[in-house]
Order: sequence, then C-alpha cells, then structure tokens
Amino acid sequence: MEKKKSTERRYNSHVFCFLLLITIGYESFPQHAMYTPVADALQANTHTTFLSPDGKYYLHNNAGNAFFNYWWQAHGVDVLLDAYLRTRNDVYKQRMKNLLLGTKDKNGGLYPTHYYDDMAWLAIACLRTYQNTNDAEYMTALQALWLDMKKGQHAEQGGALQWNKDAPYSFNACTNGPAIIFATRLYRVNGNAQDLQTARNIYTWMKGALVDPVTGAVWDSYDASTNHTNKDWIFSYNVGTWIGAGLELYKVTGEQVYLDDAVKTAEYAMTNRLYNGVLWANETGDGDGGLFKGIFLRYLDQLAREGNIPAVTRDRYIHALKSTAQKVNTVAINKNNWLVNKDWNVTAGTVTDYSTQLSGMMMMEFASNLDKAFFFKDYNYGGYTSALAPGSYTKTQLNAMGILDNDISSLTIPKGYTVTVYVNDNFSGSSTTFTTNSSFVGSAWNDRISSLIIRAAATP
Ligand code: 7K2
Repeated sequence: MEKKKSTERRYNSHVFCFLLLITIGYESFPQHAMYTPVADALQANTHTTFLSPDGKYYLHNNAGNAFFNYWWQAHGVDVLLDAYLRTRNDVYKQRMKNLLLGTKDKNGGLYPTHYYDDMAWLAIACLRTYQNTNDAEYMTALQALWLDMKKGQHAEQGGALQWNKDAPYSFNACTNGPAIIFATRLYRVNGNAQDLQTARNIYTWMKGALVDPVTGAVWDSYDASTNHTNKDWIFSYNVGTWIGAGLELYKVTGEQVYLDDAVKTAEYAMTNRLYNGVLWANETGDGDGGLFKGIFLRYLDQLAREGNIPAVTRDRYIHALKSTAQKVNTVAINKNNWLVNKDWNVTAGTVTDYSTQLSGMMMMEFASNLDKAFFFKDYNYGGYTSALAPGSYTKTQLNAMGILDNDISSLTIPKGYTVTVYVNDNFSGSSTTFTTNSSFVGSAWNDRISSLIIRAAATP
C-alpha cells in the first residue's frame, strides 16, 4: 500500500514536470536546474568509467582500448575546469592536476609533443586553468608548449604553424585556429606585444588561406607542396576555433573586423550546420572526430554570451545551443550507463570513445551555464570567470564561487535578467542595477562590488 502510494507520487511528479515543460517550454525552464544534475552525473561517471588503471589519463574507450590520446586529455583538462568553475569543488582541481601530470608522464616526461595542434589544445587548457587556480605548474607547462610551438612557424606562410613535426608542408586549421586563441590570451596575461603580433599574423594567414570569403566556412588544410587547399573537409572544430580566434582578437584590439569575421562564420554554421535544431548533427564519427562538436560549441557559447553583437543574433545562437543541448540530454545520453553517443540523434549503447564522451560533457556544462550571469575580473570579459544562477550573494558567498571582493570589472547578463550590485557586503551601501552585458562596469563600480542580487526573467 505504502509502496503503491510512493510510486503514484513519483508518477504524479513526473507528470507534473512533463506538463510544466510542455506548458512553459524547455527553453523557459531554468536551464541550470535541468542540466546541472546531468553535468554532475557525466563528470562522475566518466571519471570512473574512463580513468586508466594507473590513474594517469583517460582511456581511448570504455571497452578495453587503452591507447593514450594526448589531445583528448587536453580537452579533458578543459572540461574538468568547466566543472570546477561551476561547482568550486576541489575534487576537479585534483583531477586536472593529476591529468596534466599524467599526460606529461605518458608523453615521455615532457609537455612538448609531435603534433602542434595537440600542443595548442593543451596550452589553451593550461592558460585557462592557470588563470583560475594560480597553480604554477600550468604556467610551466604552457611556457614549454609555446616555446616549442613557435618552432613550427613558417615565415613564408605569414607565421602559420605546420601541422606536425614531420609535415613541413601541411598547414591545418586545427593547428592554427587554436594557436591564435592561445597567443591572444597569453598576450592578455603577459602583455608581450610579440605574442599579440604572432596571433594577428597567423590570423591574417588563416583568413586568406582557409576561410571561404563568401560563406565564412573554414577549410581543413593547405598543402604548400602541391598548393592545394582541402575544401572538401569542413569540420565543426575548425569553424569553432575560427570563431574563437576572431572573438579573442576583437576583445583585445577592439577592431570590428575580427568580430564581424566571427559572426560571419557563426552564421555559416547556423545556416548550413543546424539540422532540426541540432548543431552539426551531420558529424557522427568517433575517434578524433568525436571531439569536434564540443570544441565548436565552446566557442559559439562564448560568442553567444560575450560578443558585442545585436541581442537578436545572440538569442539565435542561444536558441540553437539550447535545442542542441535538449537533444543531447534526451536522446544521445544513455541514462543507464551515462555514455554519450557519437550521433546525437541516437542513444548511446555500451561503448563510447572518451573523445565522444567529452563533446557531450561539454554540451551539458555549457547548457548548465546558459541562463547564468557571468562575472569577470578584467574589463572586456577577461581574466577569470564565474557564472552565477539567480539568487543573492554576499561577499562570502561570492568568494566561495571564486569572485574576490572589489574585483569585478565586466559582466554578462542573460536576456531579461537584472543584476543589482552593492558597494558593501550584505546588500548595503549604494547600489545600481545592470540589465545588459557590460564590457566595463564603469569607473564608479570597477573593483568596488561586494555583494549582488541576480533576478531572473519573469517566467511566462
Ligand atoms: O588532417 C588533420 C586535420 O587537418 C583534420 O581536420 C583531422 C580530421 O585529422 C587530422 S588532425 C587529427 C590529429 C589530431 N592530433 C592528434 C593526432 O593523433 C590526430 O591525427 O580528422
């Protein structure tokens, strides 16, 4: 009797949730409430399912292939950092550090490796992690990587990097897109003008060699020995890093052309790579290809939030991210084993590559942040970031989420939200309310915010 009642209650609450969702729509339902538990479950299960027996890296798949893929580990660090920033749970810091050191160990005791693209991915992950943890090992790693990456540059190709150490004629988007992002961000940290110039040079080369001037599509690679550009391969990750490259250079230089280029390429994806609301549903491969979609989503997510672009454009990107997330959550993820499928229109079976798993994790991490406000240490959305759901945050609570007292310089706000900031703790002293993204909070508020209240848009 008692059992029946509780089953009924559970059933009723499912019916209630279902009705709520169809009444107000998936997109109006708080995204963070919907996706945070999924992101948590994926993080926990991926760690136990894919960690190698020696605990140093994540396996190729969950069915006995123990191959060490360097660049997957780099994105593993990135997605662990996503979880750390979302939760501020130190377990993710430990996993990141363990993975960084494990990757070095598996790579023969050094960070530099054969593929320049692989080094660029790890350099990006290390810089992000360094900015958010201040752990010097990440700085050591990225300096070693950058030193080695620069040896792959070719003056006769405008400073572009060759693909790997045995391919002096191969100039690929997967190497040069990430190299631009890394060099630009590094400049913001170290102020070294040469790093910014390197980024600009590679960008100019890539725009001329690998970006379709008509559509904004990003071609895979250029072979200098045959003067042939591989236009047959247009992959999500290359489209994504080109968006990221333009966005980063725009933030640093303020030059509109960089932002326009990023938007143009995002529009290419929106027009040509959105299939029934699912971004890049055409990419259904595993192996290296399993990771491509997640990389694209990371940079579209950044453009959708931070870009100084029309609100309607941002809203379209957010809409596409939400509908893609919904498909990943309701279809691609097998909720019995928490594996993600390579084809996002089909539910995962019993075997998945770590690369494929990572793309799904990234989608869930980004989805759980879509309706949060973001706070940045530096102007122009720079420095470390924290994302907060609607609620009231005292100085101590902000600190627990990585936001130091008197340290906010810019912020982004989801549509319809308001953020009221206070000069003192506990919502006291003078205050003001922001309703839109602010690349600079203004001199009256810069490095002066001690507590704040985020209010969500009214639910329809
Ligand atoms: O040909 C390159 C690239 O241009 C293309 O987009 C993809 C397509 O394949 C390679 S890049 C894949 C490499 C990534 N770094 C680690 C290597 O083991 C891997 O071959 O898939």
